Amino acid sequence: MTRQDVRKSKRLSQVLRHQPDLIGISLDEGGWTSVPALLEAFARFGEPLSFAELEGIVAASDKQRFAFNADRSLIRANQGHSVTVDLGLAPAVPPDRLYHGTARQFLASIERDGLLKMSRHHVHLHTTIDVALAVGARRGKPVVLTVDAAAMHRQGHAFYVSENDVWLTDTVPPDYITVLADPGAAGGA
Ligand code: HQG
Repeated sequence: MTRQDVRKSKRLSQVLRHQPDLIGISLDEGGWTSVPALLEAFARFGEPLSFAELEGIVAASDKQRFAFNADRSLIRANQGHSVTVDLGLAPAVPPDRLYHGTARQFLASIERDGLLKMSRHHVHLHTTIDVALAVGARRGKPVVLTVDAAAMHRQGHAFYVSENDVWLTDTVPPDYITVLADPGAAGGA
């Protein structure tokens, strides 16, 4: 992606997850918005975006942040919303172990209170250590936490999986969390 595409992709995340009213669009309850209306809104707000560019951004997004419906008349973010949306995800059985990337400065609080969803709808968990490491590095010195998803699921915690393979749950109590000693050495398991 060019630098300009990255900027447009970030803008897209912002309006499809957090602030649709910033460019005067609205999301339906599933988080979908009309593609023509979205393109018009971008143009109106001085950031023209063509359909081809939008398709390129959706296809190139490293984490598949966005999805079109079948005829590409609608688009939504796959996860990460702070506005109220119901993604319609069905509960799913998680892998035995999932990973959460955070930063060292949050560790004491997480060990005390568990993982909380903060401003998002869910706690986000990943299937690989590598992805968790990258997520944690956004906020400081990264720390990877292993979550005993099998035990959580046995004990009745619901899990959902987004289209881009991010596992979502309400909260992870401290008992299910262990700090991964040396994530860099794990070989990207
Ligand atoms: C931390 C990005 C203190 C949590 C990423 C995280 C991901 C606590 C921060 C996706 C805490 C919230 C989500 C507690 C949790 N005390 N800190 N009790 N519980 N935290 O951004 O998981 O690029 O809402 O560890 O790649 O970092 O947007 O969540 O550091 O997939 O597509 O509070 O967002 O994807 O931060 O990131 P976030 P996240 P996109």
